[in-house]
Formats: sequence, structure tokens, C-alpha cells
Amino acid sequence: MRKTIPLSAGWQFLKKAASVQEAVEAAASGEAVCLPHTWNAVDGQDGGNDYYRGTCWYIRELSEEEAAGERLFLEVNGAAMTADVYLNGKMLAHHEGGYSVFRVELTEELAQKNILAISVSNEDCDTVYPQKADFTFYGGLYRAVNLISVPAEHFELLKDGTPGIKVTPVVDLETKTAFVTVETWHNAADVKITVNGETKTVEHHAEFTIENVHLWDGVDDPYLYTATAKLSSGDEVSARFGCRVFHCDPEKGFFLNGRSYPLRGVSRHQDLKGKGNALSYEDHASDMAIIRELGANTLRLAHYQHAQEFYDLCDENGIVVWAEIPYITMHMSAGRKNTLDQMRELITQCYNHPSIAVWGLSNEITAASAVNDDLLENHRLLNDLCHRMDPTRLTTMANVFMLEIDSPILEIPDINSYNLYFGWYLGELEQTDEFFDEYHARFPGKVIGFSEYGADANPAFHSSHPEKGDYTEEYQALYHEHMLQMIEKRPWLWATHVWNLFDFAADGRDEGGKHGENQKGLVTFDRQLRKDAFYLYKAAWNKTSPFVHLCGKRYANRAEEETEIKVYSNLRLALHRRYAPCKTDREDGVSLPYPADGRAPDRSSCR
Ligand code: GCB
Repeated sequence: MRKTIPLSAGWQFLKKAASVQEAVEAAASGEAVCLPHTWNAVDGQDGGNDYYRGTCWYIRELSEEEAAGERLFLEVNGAAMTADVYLNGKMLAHHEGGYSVFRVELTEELAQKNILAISVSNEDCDTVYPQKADFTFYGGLYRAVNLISVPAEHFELLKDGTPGIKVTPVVDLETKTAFVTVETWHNAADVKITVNGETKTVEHHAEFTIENVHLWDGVDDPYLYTATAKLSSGDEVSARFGCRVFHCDPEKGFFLNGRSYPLRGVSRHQDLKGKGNALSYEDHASDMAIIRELGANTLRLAHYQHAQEFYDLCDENGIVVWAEIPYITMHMSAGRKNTLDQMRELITQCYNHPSIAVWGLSNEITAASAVNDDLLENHRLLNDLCHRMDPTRLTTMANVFMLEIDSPILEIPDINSYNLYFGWYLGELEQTDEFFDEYHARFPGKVIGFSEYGADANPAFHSSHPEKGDYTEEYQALYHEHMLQMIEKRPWLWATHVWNLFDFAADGRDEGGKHGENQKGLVTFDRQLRKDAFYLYKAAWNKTSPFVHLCGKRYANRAEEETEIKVYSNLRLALHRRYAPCKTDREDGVSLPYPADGRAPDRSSCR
């Protein structure tokens, strides 16, 4: 039988670089911490770009009961950014990349008394991504660490953090049939694989046919099947999977299960005010609840591999996902291996998630680097790796606005996307429309999307005359009103992702009345406040929960005689008019919300 023991409590934390011997000796003087943990929860969020980037130690003794089992593995779900694992003073593993799962076998080194010591570093270097980007590179063991004990005959645990089982459903929509291939990796003679009530005993892989298949059909019906694989030793693994087909059309956008399904949503970073990236399952689940409230049907999980439990939530909620590695902003000539390693791990670990539709090769990689041979070659290798490992999904890239639309790099991925900030960092809102129209006219056969757009807003900042760069909630709302219309007129945009659903930590920032935060979120960093623009998208996307939102309720001190009351609603009628403070001529003193000039409400601007 397989047993998984979470190692959350009982760690001693040392915030210093040291040899393993020194660290173990000093452990008692360290700080007692529980996982998940980051050492940058405070200094990574308070501005100044001065958060601790260095090496720290996590030390813990394993109890006799924990160290039992025929074969014992340590599973680390996220160690940012690099980690060395030691058992009883001996180094057993080194891992580079802060966002993927890795495992280490401990069995051979187990003794009477077992001291586990993990050094983790988020120090800057030129080989591991990310190094330059607009978010805090939190350090720590910020996801779960588990012990997994398995019998001698067991499923593979080591190779690239594999789940040991890979499920590939191919769907024929006409006959409503799914052909499901299940591959497994193990050291036993055979394996029993079960899908949809049917069991086959095979060496490693089996094929199944599901008639009258229940599709994984996006937010409306994200149906999941389960494949289970069992060895005679009792070791067992399983994977949920979804049967769906999708494709992109340069003229018509994204299709799910044969019907047009425009992907309209937001991006998400994995951090929270006061907690950094050390999130609990409840934190992930409450983020997902906000995404469902908004009515988004797609998420770009930027800018790195997110937690397995979050991809699970996307599977369960029918959210179509763009998954990516942190190959971002600046190409490093010594970083090629790391991009390939992180992509291999991402695909190995996330392959079974039906929510994932595309693999993102890089983000704004030409922002601080030239399009040279080395960068192109790196992208070709990544693209080929994705196709080799996963012929069922598309590759994509998020390109920076100044990248020429005929750049050779755009030839590499299957489909493309641009991050554009016209109307915020530069230019006018309408330049976004012009940009996409020009692209579409010049390359009518190419699929293009809008991978990032947004404007910062501090919900304490207000104006009756909002302007680009003023950080007001009102400008953010105007910005998004424009973008929403721009998008609605261009159904060929295969996916659009607001940057960002939540404000997030970027310790290098100091602007808009806040230190260390990017405030392009539709929701604040602590998730406590939905900015007005949130309701604009909710009105457009949420078809199930009727609501009316009056904008500007935080704009308390208004100087003008007439004030603007803007309403966002997903009900059929919403008014947008200027009203004067009401004077009443009714006997009962009730004020009626009529316009200042006494005319009947103008319904021409109804959405
Ligand atoms: C971008 C980046 C993203 C930043 C964003 C911004 O293009 O991809 O990481 O946070 O712009 O807000 O400037």
C-alpha cells in the first residue's frame, strides 16, 4: 500500500547560508515553522526591491513511524528557486526551478535517527528562470512536502516528478466516442488499469473505448473520468481526465467540442497579501470561487507552473488554462537547459489535466533581449519538446508590444498572443484596436490572442475626470470598458486575459500610493475588495447570478454639482446617466432618481 504523510509541522528554519553540518548543529536555535512557508511574506511585499534573496535551511527530524515503509520517497511540491536535499548529512538531490514537483528516494540512507535538511535558495543567478520580471521571487518551501512510502514494486516517482500514469483521450465528436490510452511507469511485471468500469491487465499501457462519452465541456459541464492503475503489490495511482477536443480558427477563434467558445478571462499569480506564495488549499479554492463569480472561462496561470491543486480546481470548474514556464523578460544564454527542464517537468506533471489547452513557451522574452539565434534556437527546442511530449495541445507565446509582428520568433509557436498596454503605459486605448486589426489584415491565416492588458487602480484614488496614469478606480473602469468592447468586436481573438485578476507583489514597484504592489488587479491583493472594473466583466461574463453594481461608491468626497452614477449589471437594463443630488417635490419626501434636467432617463446607453 502507498502511504503519504504530509510533513507540515516540526521544521526548524535558519535564515542563513551554512554547510549542512553547521545548519544541523544550529537547528535548535532556528525558528520553528510549519509548511507551506516563505521567508519573503513581509519583505517581498513592502517595496524597495530589497527582499532577502539568499539561502535558507529547513531542518526536521523524521520520527520512526514516518521513516518506516519498504521504499521511502520525499516529495517537494515547490522549493523556490533551487534546493539541495540532505538526509543525515548526505546530499541526495539538487533541484533547479521553484515551481515544479520533485521527489527524492531516501530509503538507502535511512538510519536509526533521521535528520532531513533542505537548503533552499532564491539568490540571483544566470542559469535558473525567472531572474528579471515584475513579481516577487519568493523563497521557501512554499508548497506541501510529503513522505511517500511504497512497496518494492511501485509506480515511478522520480522521473521529472511524474505521477506515474498518463492518460490521453481522443474524442470523435460524430460518434460520441472517446479512445483513451493509459500509459503507466512501474517496476512490476504487469498492472491492472481501470477506466469507466472496465479493467485490463497489461504490461504498461492499455486502450479503452468510451461510447456515448460525457464530454468535459467547459464551465457548463466539466465532467471528469478517473483512470486507476494498480500493481499486485498494492501500489496504486490514479488520474482524473476529461474528454474534450479543441481547436483555434484564425477567423473564428477558439472552439471547444466543435462549438465556438471564445476564451475570455484573466491571469492569476499565486500570492496573497501577508502570506506570500505559501497558500493553503482554502486560499486556492477561494480564488477559484472569485473566478467563477466573475464568470471567466479561461485563466492564464502566469508566469510559472502553479500548484497541482489549482490545476485540479480548474479541471473541476471547467476553466480552460494557459500553462507556462518562467522563461520571461530576459533571455539568458546559460539558461537554456533550465527552460527545457522546467518545460519537461510542467508537461510531465500537468499532462493529465483536461483544463490545460496550451503550453506557453515564454513571456515578453524580447523585452530585454534581442531576437538572436540563441533565443530563436531556445524557442525552437522548447516548441519541439512540447510537441514531442504532447501532440494533443498547442504551443503559444505572450509577446511584448514592441516585437515586430513579422518577427521570425512568431513563426515558432502554433498560435500567438500579444501583451498590449496602450492606454496605460503608452499611447491611446484605440491603438490596441489598430494593432490587432493590422495584424489580422496582414496575417489573416494566423491565430492571434490578447494575453495581457490592464491598468493599475488603487481603490482609494478617485476622479471625476479620470486620465491615463492616475491610478483611479474610475480610469481602470474606463480602460476596461474600452477593451471589453474592442474584444467583443473581434471574435477572432482566440483568448483574452485581463492582467490581472488580483493585485500581486512586485517588490520593485512603488507607485499609485502603494509600495511593492502591482495594482492592475480587478480585486485587491487581500481579496477583500472588488474594484468597479470587476463588475464590468462580471456583467459581461456571468450569465447565472443576476446583479446590479453601482460604481464609485468609494468616491465619497465629490466636488461637482452633478455626479455620474454608473451601473454595471448583467440584467438587460442598466442606466448610465448624470444625476444631480435629488430635490424632491413629493409629499412623502422620497427622492426619485431623475436626471438633473428633469427629463426621463435616457436609455440609449443601455448595455
Ligand atoms: C507585462 C508582464 C507582467 C507585468 C505586466 C505589468 O507585460 O508580462 O509580468 O506584471 O506587464 O503590469 O506591467
